Amino acid sequence: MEVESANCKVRVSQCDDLDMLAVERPLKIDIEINGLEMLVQELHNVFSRDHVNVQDVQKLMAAYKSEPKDWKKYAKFDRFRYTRNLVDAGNGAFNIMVLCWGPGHASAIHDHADSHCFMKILSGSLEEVRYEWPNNVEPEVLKKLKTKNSCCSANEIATDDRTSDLIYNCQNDTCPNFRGKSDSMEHSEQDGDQDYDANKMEEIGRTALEVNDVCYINDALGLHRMENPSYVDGAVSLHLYCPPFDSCRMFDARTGKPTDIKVTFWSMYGKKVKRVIEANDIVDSQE
Ligand code: 2CO
Ligand code: FE2
Repeated sequence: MEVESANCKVRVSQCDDLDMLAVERPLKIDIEINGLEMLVQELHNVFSRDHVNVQDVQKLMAAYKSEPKDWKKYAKFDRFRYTRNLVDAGNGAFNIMVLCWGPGHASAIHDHADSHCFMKILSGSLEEVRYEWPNNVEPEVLKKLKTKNSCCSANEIATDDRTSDLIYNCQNDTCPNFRGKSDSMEHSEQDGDQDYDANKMEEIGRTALEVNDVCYINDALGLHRMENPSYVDGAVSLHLYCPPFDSCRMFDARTGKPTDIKVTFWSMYGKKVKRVIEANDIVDSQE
């Protein structure tokens, strides 16, 4: 199984062949989607099955060509931060939302709560910056990799160059995935209570995304931060998460320290939500 045939109806860590989740291939689009409503309808059809390929969802998202008339009722901007606007709750299997990024707005570095994240640019452009997981913060998917074999399943991963970005630094010095003793492990052995490794987070990739581009991330592929690089124009993007999640972790770029945060909606089905908690979004306040 490869990433395109990974079942995105289950959490990333529950996929059968975790070591293949880092493979990305170009897509051939052979479907026609006329309008956002049709896209949502097709997604409902696809997600009514038990097994949903990552690649099928990417294809559907790519086949829809952005038309502002389809999504403008969801495109509600805020002056200070990017907004998350729910379009459809996907019968509980997925949710799809429009995110609105004012000039210069950015998210903090964050994970995706063991879910699959698909993203398409509807207007403007966004830059995605990917990061390695901090040494001693483990996503579910890497915990799973560690327990899969007696050591860390590194034998399979280390022999496959395509997956090198997600490789776990196994602390067993006889394992092919041993990449040196991690500071965090040394600290935790010595100090006992050090719960994160205070190191600047390591950038592993940068992608400029333009209108109609689609991208995909899961926790096995790393963490990311999104930014609208324009000083003048807003940007709008369409995001699909499966399974849906209402909290995730954001990370301090300077130390890698994780913080649990709730993710909230600015509007639902085109109607503004009354906000209770204001200080809780994945907004970048670090730069
Ligand atoms: N994951 C972020 C959010 O849902 C947006 S960045 O693109 O995945 O708020
Ligand atoms: Fe994200």
